[in-house]
Amino acid sequence: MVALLMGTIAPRQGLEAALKSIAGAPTVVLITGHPDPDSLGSALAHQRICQEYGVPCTIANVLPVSHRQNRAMVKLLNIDMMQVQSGDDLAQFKYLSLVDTSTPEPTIDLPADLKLFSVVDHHKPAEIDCPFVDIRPHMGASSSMYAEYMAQGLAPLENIMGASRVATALLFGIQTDTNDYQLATAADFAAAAYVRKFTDTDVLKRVSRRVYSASGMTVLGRALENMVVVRDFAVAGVGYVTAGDRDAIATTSDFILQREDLDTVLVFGIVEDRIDGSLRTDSPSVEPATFLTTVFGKDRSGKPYGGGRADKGGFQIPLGVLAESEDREALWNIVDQIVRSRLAKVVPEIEREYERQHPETNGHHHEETRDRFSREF
Ligand SMILES: [Mn+2]
Repeated sequence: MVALLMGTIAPRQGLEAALKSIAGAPTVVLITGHPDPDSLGSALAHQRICQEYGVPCTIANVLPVSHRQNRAMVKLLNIDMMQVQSGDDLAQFKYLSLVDTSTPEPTIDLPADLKLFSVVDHHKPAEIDCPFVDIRPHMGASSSMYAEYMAQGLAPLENIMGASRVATALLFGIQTDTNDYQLATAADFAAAAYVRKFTDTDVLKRVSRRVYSASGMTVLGRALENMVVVRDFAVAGVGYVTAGDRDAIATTSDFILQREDLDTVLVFGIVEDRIDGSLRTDSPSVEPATFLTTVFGKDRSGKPYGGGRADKGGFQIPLGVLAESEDREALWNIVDQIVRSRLAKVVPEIEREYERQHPETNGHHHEETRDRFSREF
C-alpha cells in the first residue's frame, strides 16, 4: 500500500501480490447501486483475474439491474450474479472487492468480519485502508483500469478460452462511461484498443443498440406532450413513474436533447415517495451541479438535492408525508408547479411560456424577480 502510494509498484503488480496473499479465500465483488456496464465489466474482469490466482470470486448485487440495456448485457454475456437481500447472505465470504466505487452498498449492513480487500475506481479519491487501492479520477471508466491490468499481463486475454465475454463487457463498460468515447482519455483509448481484439462484435452491437421499453416510450410520450420550451431549454413533467421504470426519466432526457434547437433538457416525475429528475445539457454555459443546486437548493443537512458531471445531472427531492396523498392528480399538480416555479429562478420566462401553453391556468407574474436572474452559469 505504502509502496503503491509512492509509485514504486505499478497497480498491476500490487493487485497480483495482494491476490497471491489471499489465495483460496472466498471473495465477493458486491456491486454498489444498480449494476451498470462499467461496474459489470469491471466485476467480470476482477473475477477473471481472481480465477487466475486461485481466489474464488462471486459477483453479487443488492439493487436490481434496472436499465433494459444492462439487462440485455447480463443476459447476452451470461453474467452470473448472486442477488443479495441482506448482509447475512454474505456470511460465506471472507473478502470484499469494490469496483467502480469506493463506497460499499449502503442499503444493507455488511457482516462485521467481511474484510475490504480491494478498491478499483475512477471517481473521487478516497481515504481507504485495504490491501489494494487504485483510484484514478482521470480515467473514463473502471473497465479501462481492468483492461490495462490485463494488457500489462495480469490474466491477459490472450491466454483464455472465452476471453470474448470479459473483453466485450469491458469494452461496453468503457464505451458507456465515456459517452461513446467522447470523454475518453488516451488511457481509455489504449485500454479499449487492447480489449477490442477479443470482443464479440455481434454481441456488442446488440447490447449497444438503444432500446426503449413500452413503458419507457409511454414516459417519453408524456414528456413530449407536456414539454415547455424556452429558447434552447426544455422542461417536461412526466407524472408518476414506477420504480422499475425510473431510468425512463433519464433516457427521455437523452432523447429530447437530440432535438436540434435544444441544448438543455430537464425531465422529472414522481417515483415512489420522491420527485426524481434528470438534466442533460450540451451547453457550454450550463454546469449541471450548479444548475440543480441553484434551482432546488439543499436539504436540511446542507446536502444538495442534485448533482452531476459536465453534461448530465440528476436530482431527488423527498416528498415526505405528501407522498401519502390519495389524490394523485392534485399531488402531481403541486409537484409540477413547484418545479416550474423553482426553475423560474434560472429560466425566468418558464412560467409565462407555461401559461401561454395552458391558458386555463391563472398564474402570477413576478417580472421584477424573474428578470434579476439570468440563466448563465
Ligand atoms: Mn464508472
